[in-house]
Amino acid sequence: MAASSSSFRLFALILTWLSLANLVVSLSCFNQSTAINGKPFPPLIEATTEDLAVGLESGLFTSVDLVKAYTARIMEVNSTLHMVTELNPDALSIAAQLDAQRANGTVMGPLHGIPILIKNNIATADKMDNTAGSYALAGAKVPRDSTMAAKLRQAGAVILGKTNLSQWANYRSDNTSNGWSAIGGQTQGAYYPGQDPSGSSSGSGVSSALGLALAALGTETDGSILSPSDVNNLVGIKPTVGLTARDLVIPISEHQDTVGPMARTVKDAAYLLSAIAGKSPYDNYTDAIPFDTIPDYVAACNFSALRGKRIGVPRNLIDLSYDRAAPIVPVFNAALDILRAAGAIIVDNTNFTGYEALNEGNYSNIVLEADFISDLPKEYLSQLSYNPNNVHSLADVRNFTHAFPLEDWPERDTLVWDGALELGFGNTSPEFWSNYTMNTYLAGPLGVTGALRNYSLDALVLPTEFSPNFPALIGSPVVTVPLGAYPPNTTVLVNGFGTLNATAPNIPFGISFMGPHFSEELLIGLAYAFEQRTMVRNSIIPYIQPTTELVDVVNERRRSKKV
Ligand SMILES: *[C@@H]1O[C@H](CO)[C@@H](O)[C@H](O)[C@H]1NC(C)=O
Ligand SMILES: *[C@@H]1O[C@H](CO)[C@@H](O)[C@H](O)[C@H]1NC(C)=O
Ligand SMILES: *[C@@H]1O[C@H](CO)[C@@H](O)[C@H](O)[C@H]1NC(C)=O
Ligand SMILES: *[C@@H]1O[C@H](CO)[C@@H](O)[C@H](O)[C@H]1NC(C)=O
Ligand SMILES: *[C@@H]1O[C@H](CO)[C@@H](O)[C@H](O)[C@H]1NC(C)=O
Ligand SMILES: *[C@@H]1O[C@H](CO)[C@@H](O)[C@H](O)[C@H]1NC(C)=O
Ligand SMILES: *[C@@H]1O[C@H](CO)[C@@H](O)[C@H](O)[C@H]1NC(C)=O
Ligand SMILES: *[C@@H]1O[C@H](CO)[C@@H](O)[C@H](O)[C@H]1NC(C)=O
Ligand SMILES: *[C@@H]1O[C@H](CO)[C@@H](O)[C@H](O)[C@H]1NC(C)=O
Ligand SMILES: *[C@@H]1O[C@H](CO)[C@@H](O)[C@H](O)[C@H]1NC(C)=O
Ligand SMILES: *[C@@H]1O[C@H](CO)[C@@H](O)[C@H](O)[C@H]1NC(C)=O
Ligand SMILES: CC(=O)N[C@H]1CO[C@H](CO)[C@@H](O)[C@@H]1O
Repeated sequence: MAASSSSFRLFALILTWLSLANLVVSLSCFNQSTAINGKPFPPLIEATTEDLAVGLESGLFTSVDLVKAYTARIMEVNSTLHMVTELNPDALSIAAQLDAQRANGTVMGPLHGIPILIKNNIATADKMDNTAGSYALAGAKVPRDSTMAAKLRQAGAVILGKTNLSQWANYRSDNTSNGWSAIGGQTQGAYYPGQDPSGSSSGSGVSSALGLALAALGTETDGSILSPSDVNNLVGIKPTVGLTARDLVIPISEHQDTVGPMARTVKDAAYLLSAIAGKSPYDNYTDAIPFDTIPDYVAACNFSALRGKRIGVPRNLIDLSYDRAAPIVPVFNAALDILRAAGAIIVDNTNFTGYEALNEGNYSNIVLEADFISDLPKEYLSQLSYNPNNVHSLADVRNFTHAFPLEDWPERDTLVWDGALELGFGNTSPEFWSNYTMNTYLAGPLGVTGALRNYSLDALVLPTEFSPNFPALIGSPVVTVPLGAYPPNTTVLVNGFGTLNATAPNIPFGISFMGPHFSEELLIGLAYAFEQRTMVRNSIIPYIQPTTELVDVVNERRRSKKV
């Protein structure tokens, strides 16, 4: 509490500074058609936490205006992109209450009154469903908010709705498409028609990219925050497993699951991480947090953060035979020069020696299968206060899926579950532990932690295309930042399922910063210093965008008041 009040004072100072700065730069900053009486409104596709906080504090717009504007934007593009499955029917009344509190002098923090979307596997004890996109969980109820939802509310955020995802966070079938769920339909990306949005936090990625909320929460087991952030032109923070609590988040693996922000800027992601990080009595992995006070992730956004840092490149993970790699590698190599110019010492070829053994072994699959068999019933299904389809185990969920036509089986199979059920053991058996030990040895001492130590590095960088797997297996953090986009002459290639454009011109890609467990403060600094020198995001333009802006909502309110 002490820490949040001191960081709030800092925030208030920043606000004062921003208000002054705004007066000076407003004329050049925003399109004048988006102003009322000369006061500029931030365009919602680029509005930051600080822009919105300034506007709310000055009375230029309200939280109710923000909810209305974002809702209208969602409705404009949802029938094409299917990125939001459900809006919070209470969002307007929650926003009105937060506006009243602000008018009364109570501001809970920098996110007070600001709409955030969350992935449809993070439970809220309200009118919204939490289904992982499956009809097996439609109508199911939880006894309380997940820690993630509770922390967002404590920070004053408005939970605006739930985002579509690859069903079951992409843990059902290898023969399906990213961003598809039975309940949410097929999410598509906004940077090319029919774009594969990647996954599994597909809807969170597309929504955040288009300014359909300030930002969104995603979840990751192996790539599910990083990869959709990569192709949707976003900053994604995949926190250390245990920094953010996972209770009442539909699990895959207690050893790998984590919840993190997907935002348009590093600083917005840092604001959101500050709101959700911390110990929870409901998730004992958070007991591993090594600090008494969570670091100030916003203050970590320092332009000079790269100076003097030793950064390694595990070059052997960049698989040049992979057709998607070719356009990325030269842009990545040029980024290394930007890091050098910012004062970093680049150490190339800090290879991960466990790479081949990890690829050849099946340890990673066995760990996930055994975790899922154990964790789905224990951490989620048994916690439900209402379970309308009586699903208590993976076998029940599988049977439901086979029997319910909208689940699109057998067109989309359940082979991932079939494998888990055939395994015959959960995550307390000796076979589990021997696989887990091999997995974490190859990805840790022969991977991330080994390279950091052997080459005396502060951090590692890779194209985000290749970054998720090693950190996923040991639960270490990664931050991705926009790096570039596929060039205009890119040949359009469809996804494995044959329904989406997986590679195409203008599809974005990112660069990842990786470090030791609980090094988010460091990684955020490095990512910010890179972002501020490059500002790549602004140069990549979606082919489809909603047009409703705050000014429209505020004008409408002023007109209706006059009547
Ligand atoms: C301002 O926005 C309007 C409406 O979107 C657009 O038609 C106009 O070209 C913009 N003007 C500038 C200077 O960007
Ligand atoms: C999004 O689109 C789908 C499919 O058209 C629709 O069923 C759903 O209700 C929409 N979501 C919202 C929040 O309107
Ligand atoms: C405003 O503050 C007063 C005094 O602290 C309190 O009694 C009242 O309930 C508050 N109203 C709102 C809408 O927060
Ligand atoms: C994929 O791109 C091709 C070529 O631009 C286009 O014709 C096709 O409609 C796109 N696919 C989808 C699903 O939109
Ligand atoms: C951690 O919590 C889980 C329930 O989520 C429980 O099964 C487990 O025993 C706990 N572990 C420790 C070390 O307390
Ligand atoms: C920013 O980073 C530089 C280089 O590490 C450091 O000297 C400076 O004190 C930092 N600034 C703040 C405000 O922390
Ligand atoms: C690291 O990997 C790269 C790419 O596979 C290779 O060219 C290089 O020789 C390797 N370096 C070391 C020191 O193993
Ligand atoms: C699943 O369905 C099969 C075949 O209909 C049946 O034999 C089995 O008992 C069912 N399992 C569960 C857990 O309901
Ligand atoms: C994957 O699904 C597609 C579409 O249903 C189907 O045509 C194809 O045969 C499937 N492939 C495999 C390997 O099952
Ligand atoms: C991994 O699990 C398999 C069972 O699928 C078992 O045979 C093997 O001994 C376990 N341990 C290792 C290190 O492979
Ligand atoms: C696209 O253009 C670049 C630069 O001109 C060239 O190196 C590359 O081979 C071209 N790619 C394709 C697929 O034509
Ligand atoms: C609840 C919901 O949004 N359902 C829709 C999801 O998307 C599919 C396919 O577009 C629609 O058929 C559903 O009605």
